[in-house]
Amino acid sequence: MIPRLSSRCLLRPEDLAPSQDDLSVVGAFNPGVVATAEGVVLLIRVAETPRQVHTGYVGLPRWDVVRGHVITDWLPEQEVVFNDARVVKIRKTGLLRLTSTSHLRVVRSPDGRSLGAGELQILRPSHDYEAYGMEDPRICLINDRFYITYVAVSPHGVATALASTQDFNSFQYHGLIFCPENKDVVLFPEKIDDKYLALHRPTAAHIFSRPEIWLATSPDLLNWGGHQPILSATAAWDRGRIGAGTPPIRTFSGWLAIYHGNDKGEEDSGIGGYGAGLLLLDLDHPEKISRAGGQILVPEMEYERQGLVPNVVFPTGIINQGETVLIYCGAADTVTGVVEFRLSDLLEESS
Ligand code: BMA
Repeated sequence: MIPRLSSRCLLRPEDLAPSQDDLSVVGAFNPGVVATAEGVVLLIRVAETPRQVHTGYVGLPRWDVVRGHVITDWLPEQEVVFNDARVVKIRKTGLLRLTSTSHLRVVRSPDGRSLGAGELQILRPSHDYEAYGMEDPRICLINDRFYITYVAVSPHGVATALASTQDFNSFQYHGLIFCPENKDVVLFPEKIDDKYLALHRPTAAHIFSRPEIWLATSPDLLNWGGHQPILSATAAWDRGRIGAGTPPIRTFSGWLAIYHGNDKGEEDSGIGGYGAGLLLLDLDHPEKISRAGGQILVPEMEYERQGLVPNVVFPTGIINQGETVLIYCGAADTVTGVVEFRLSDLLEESS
């Protein structure tokens, strides 16, 4: 395994105030991250649960997207099946509900390794397709504008939406760009062959394939086509699931893309462990994998192994510092960690 130069827990749920008095923050994780002229901006997924407890009932939060606040549906416990810490299944309908709901929050950092002070801008679900929450944002700077792809969860399914901003104070919403079920969408920072590019992760109800990462192209960032699979999970560590993690960054060896994998096998119970792997994609033909570097992160720090969902390292942001890169990961679906690698180690190790 490539040595980590450093690992640090950057943000915990207790660092953030809840968005409402009747909610508790239970997760501050899976952040989109970008370096700006004013320092590093992290767009954090903030997960909240109802503070109240009603014995014999389970509280399932959702957003009233018109009024912009969270309401909780209380269901008798016997009407639901407890799947895992993240979801329950409603017996009558067979449909899933989340046990927490997420919004996005701007957190600033002067150097990417410590937190800064200042007003924290909140992005609350405000569209039907976000009624169960906004999750796992990724940020990509394209032509002087920051584009944010995020997972939009609702009774319509799990889809990916696009928003953009110039200053992380005001945001423009561009709607859904990948319909259910598709998540883990990351944009490339440059056009190639006059087309924008994205990695995405379609999930089918009928299992004909192993988990796969796909590439798509677009003339305008809104309409996507030219879909093709580029990576199929084959290793023990990623056989359960794979998905793009951090937006690809240009290096002399190719597009460096860090992705996540889950090791849950067909026969395993529980959620399985999540780790990170490394891909180098050809600079001019990113549908071609130049080098598959294998796994680079396993949950090893205490905060990666213990939390709401134990044993999860989920990479979502990257900053290239020249000699080293900082990789930002959600850890155990609870906190945000940052891991530093020497760039040359990542590029050489994958050869
Ligand atoms: C994935 C996503 C992430 C989450 C991870 C571990 O499928 O839902 O948001 O961090 O599982 O629970």
